[in-house]
Amino acid sequence: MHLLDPEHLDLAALASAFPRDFIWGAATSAAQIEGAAFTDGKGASIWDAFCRQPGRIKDASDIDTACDHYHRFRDDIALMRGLGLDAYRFSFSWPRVQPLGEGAWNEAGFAFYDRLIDALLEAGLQPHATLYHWDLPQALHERIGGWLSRDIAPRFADYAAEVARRFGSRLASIATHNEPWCTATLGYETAQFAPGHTSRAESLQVSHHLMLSHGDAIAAMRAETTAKLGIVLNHTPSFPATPSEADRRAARIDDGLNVRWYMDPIFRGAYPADVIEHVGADAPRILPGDLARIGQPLDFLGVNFYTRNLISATGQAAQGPGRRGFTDMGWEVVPEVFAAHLVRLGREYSPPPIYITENGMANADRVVALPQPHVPDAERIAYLSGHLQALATAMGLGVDVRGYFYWSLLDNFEWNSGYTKRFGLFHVDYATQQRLAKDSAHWYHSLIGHHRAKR
Ligand code: IFM
Repeated sequence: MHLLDPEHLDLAALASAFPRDFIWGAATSAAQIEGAAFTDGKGASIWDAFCRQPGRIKDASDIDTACDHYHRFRDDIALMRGLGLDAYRFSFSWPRVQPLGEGAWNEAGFAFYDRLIDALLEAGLQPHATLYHWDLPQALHERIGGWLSRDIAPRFADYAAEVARRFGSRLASIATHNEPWCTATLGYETAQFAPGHTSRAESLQVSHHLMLSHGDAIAAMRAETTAKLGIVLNHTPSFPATPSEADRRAARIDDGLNVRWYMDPIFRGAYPADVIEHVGADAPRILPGDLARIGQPLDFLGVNFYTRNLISATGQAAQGPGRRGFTDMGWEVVPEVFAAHLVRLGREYSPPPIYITENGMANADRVVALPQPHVPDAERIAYLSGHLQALATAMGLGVDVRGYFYWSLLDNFEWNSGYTKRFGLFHVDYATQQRLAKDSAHWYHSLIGHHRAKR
């Protein structure tokens, strides 16, 4: 695949590679931007608690204020409008609307999302919602063991049904989970994310409960709404660091744990047998009927793509051939893998229509004061342009993709990295909460403008 660098790229030509009804968006999540962590009756989430544990977050920060989006959402919607976005992807905070994760609803919490959705619609933006972007009610974690308990599935389904009942007619789509691999693996195996456990067996059991809760939530929401329903998976496909048989086998398993572990039960009705065999006694307990509950028909698949894994059987840091740029997260920039992966998904799973629900990069951005304050982020423009060219290529090969959401609208709380990583199209000065469009925001705006001109 030959990619043009942004300076030689004809933006009008790139825009014209996307169909007329393709939607352009940006994404965020509740815990990362809202702040107002204990305002208007919101309950604590596992991230509110995790941030208070010493050593968990790189800059020892918390999400009490974050980007203060709870109070500034109208200004942030004005930024989206200024960009020319068609759509905005956000998440509901479960503990904001149901502080204990079961039982009573918090009307003041629902009122916030009511205002947000109305304001988005008034601004001509399609609202795309996610139910779970990692902020589990702490009370549910403490009372039943959170995702470790099978009993969480009906509770999650109740929450999903309530959201669908109240908001379904105004939402363009509802996704159950964002990146269940992260919830399970980073939260329960590597301890990088809340709640900070270190057990592979727990992580795999949690992944199964996440899948069960997904299926139950889809079924419960179908009874309440005609909104498009789906799930958002993070795909980091794995490749062998060398052509050796051992590396190839290790990469296949890694890919199995990351990609196939979630795709297969949803779209093929079974967990991948080679991975089950590989994890041995750590395999989750699966009851008869579980896979039928999980495999509900979906209206869309959300794919979050950032990078690839290079895997070596010896477990040493892989040094693959042709390594080029890396982002500020240390993630390799591989747009051609993005194209190839989308083609693979189409071939292996025949999924429903796809949305790219996240794609973006962290960059060491800084504000340059003169001639007027601006943020020169040529690296992000190159990342965006490379991935959009790759997306156009995949779509040209027949992959049905309906929209693209850049991650993220704003710089925000990057989980265990705190506020040290900047993914936004808008720079946020956390001391003043001032937002400033980066050069990439201007680039994205002009791409969208070219696309709109042909509609
Ligand atoms: O910030 C996260 C987001 O919450 C989920 N997907 C990946 C992003 C970058 O790490």
